[in-house]
Amino acid sequence: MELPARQNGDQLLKSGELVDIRRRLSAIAAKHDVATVIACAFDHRTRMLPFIVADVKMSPAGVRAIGSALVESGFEKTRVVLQQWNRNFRPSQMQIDGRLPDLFLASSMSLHTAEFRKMVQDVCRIEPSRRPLVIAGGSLCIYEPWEAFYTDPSGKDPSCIDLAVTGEEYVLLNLLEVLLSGRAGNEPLRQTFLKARDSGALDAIPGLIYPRTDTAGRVQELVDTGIQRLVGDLDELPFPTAGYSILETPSKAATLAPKPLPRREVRKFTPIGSLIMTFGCRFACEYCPIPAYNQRQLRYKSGERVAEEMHRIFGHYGIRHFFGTDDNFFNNKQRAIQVLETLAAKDHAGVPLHRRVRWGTEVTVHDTLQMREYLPLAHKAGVRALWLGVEDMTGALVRKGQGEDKTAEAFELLCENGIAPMPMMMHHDRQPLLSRGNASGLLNQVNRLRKAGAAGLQVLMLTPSAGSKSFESTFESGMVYKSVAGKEVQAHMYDGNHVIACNAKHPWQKQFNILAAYLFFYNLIWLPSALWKKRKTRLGYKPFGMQLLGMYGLMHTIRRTFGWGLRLMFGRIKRWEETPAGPFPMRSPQGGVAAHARGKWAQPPCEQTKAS
Ligand code: B12
Ligand code: SF4
Repeated sequence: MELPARQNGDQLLKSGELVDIRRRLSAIAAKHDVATVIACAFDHRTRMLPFIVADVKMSPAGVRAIGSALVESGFEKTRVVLQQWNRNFRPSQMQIDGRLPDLFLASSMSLHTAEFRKMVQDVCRIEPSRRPLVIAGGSLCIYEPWEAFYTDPSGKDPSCIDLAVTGEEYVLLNLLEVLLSGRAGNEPLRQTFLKARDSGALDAIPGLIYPRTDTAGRVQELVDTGIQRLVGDLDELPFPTAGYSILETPSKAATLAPKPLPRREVRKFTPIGSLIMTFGCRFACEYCPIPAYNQRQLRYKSGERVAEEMHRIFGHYGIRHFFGTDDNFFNNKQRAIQVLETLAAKDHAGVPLHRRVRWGTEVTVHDTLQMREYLPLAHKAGVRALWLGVEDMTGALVRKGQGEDKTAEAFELLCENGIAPMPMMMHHDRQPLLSRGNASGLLNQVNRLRKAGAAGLQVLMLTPSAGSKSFESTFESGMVYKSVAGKEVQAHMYDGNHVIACNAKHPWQKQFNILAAYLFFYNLIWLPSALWKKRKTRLGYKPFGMQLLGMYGLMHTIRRTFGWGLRLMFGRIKRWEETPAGPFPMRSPQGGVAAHARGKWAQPPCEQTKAS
């Protein structure tokens, strides 16, 4: 089931509101000495192809965005800790400015839930009267918020977050405005929160979920204040520069360093900077939750603003490589051209900006072909690589204007313009490894893409994605595995690298097909050929570099998934018969259906009692 949208005309915040709230909060912040630690959960078992470098060398935009929003609202005592770099971090031992923070914010994607829960268990070791207010956010909370409210599936350990944010930075700022306006003196912020929750003051802030607990602190039900309003004009977002200035220095310590990562070292640890440029996509692939999350809105930053962000981040931190966090950058041709034209015309200290910075982002084959005459402009604007959702070239899985010839044409055009095409493929039950007389086979397609100029490769198994149209039907059809050979399918395995949803007779073949595709693409045969290609194409050393990286990543992929392949081959597979919906009843503040609930909880509370 997809996330619902707010009513037509009410999906977006009032123009200027995200800027105004920061101004209002800055006035309040001066009276409250609030210290915050924001932690990003990361499960190191997910480190393999195709994300082996981007996962740790690109500090995630989400926690930096939240950090920037706090700093720009006057809360300067804020630190961002990445488990990617600080895997021993223990929130129970954190201190900022010599004291426990008032706020502990934890961000997680669904596949990092195990590490997220360990952090929550640890912060709950701090006795309740001293404990910071614990708030969770990120895509885990957006799509499956109930998962953030328990740390122990047996229910014995009641450790739990105080609140989940199911939206973006505005929701958090709105919450802080309400809390700080009602805070009595310097009382602990968690105390203020409990009072606000019990008085109903949080119910008018869309985008929150809070628990009702029993006297032992065990969650009884979750109250969902509804779907957030989105910021429409992304130029209103805080500048991302501040987020880089509050990053915790990478270390093996459980505690925090007295000072954040020095400015001169930022680039060493995060040589790639992720940058928000657009949000949303006009396609409607049934396995993708993105259009619904964005309430079918396309949201943009202006070219001027994107250029200014690159200029500042390069100027402050020396970061030269950027990755747009777009869902589909070329989706609105006019806006894309506007950004490209602006970037192509800008300079940094007298040198054209495109000579200083390079960037890449995600697009589709269809939209790339629509932009064919602007690809030279894209190159001039600094674009050097584009990740294209090819999925299955024949369109057997989804048709979004890719097709075999069209894909090859788009790839060739990109290469001619010095932009490396990076195909993102999706392997699925109906796709053979090899085919004769047609292009349906996975290796046939990889070979075609390689010949058309693909510099890198991404092959993921089609995996159910929470918040997508097909999510529930995939579970209900019995396709999704609960356990294989006695090993439970855990959150970190929903990564597209593990075959965990499959109706094929021999699912192990699918697991090994993925390895075969990577082996076919990244190997010692193509390595010298990639070097040779440097003379013939405008892609420089990129294909060669990608080969080296791919071979390194492949070793990790084999190490992490080969055993799973064997389990699939010899073990018994147990499957889900219904969609997991979490252990807690959910409702709206008025007692109606909760906007984020799933399965049996996605109905009015009176019906839920009958169902359970
Ligand atoms: C860039 C990106 C990546 C990069 C990440 C690199 C990096 N280190 O940053 C790469 C390419 C490596 C990547 C890999 C994967 N990704 Co990815 N990726 C994205 C993408 C396109 C942008 C993420 C981003 O930076 N967004 C911009 C920031 C600002 O948004 P945000 O993170 O959501 O944060 C906002 C809110 O969530 C909230 N927030 C976040 N944290 C917190 C915390 C608190 C306390 C609060 C209050 C609020 C809050 O405020 C933020 C500001 O608005 C998103 C889709 C999207 N458009 O968001 C998918 C997405 C995050 N990826 C996703 C997935 C599934 C994956 C993969 C598993 C691959 C796959 N099968 O698709 C791998 C996992 C790799 C790994 N080991 O972690 C899913 C996650 C779904 C889920 N339920 O968790 C997303 C949402 C796409 C989707 N809908 O399917 N990804
Ligand atoms: S084109 Fe990409 S972002 Fe758009 S709906 Fe399909 S999978 Fe999602």
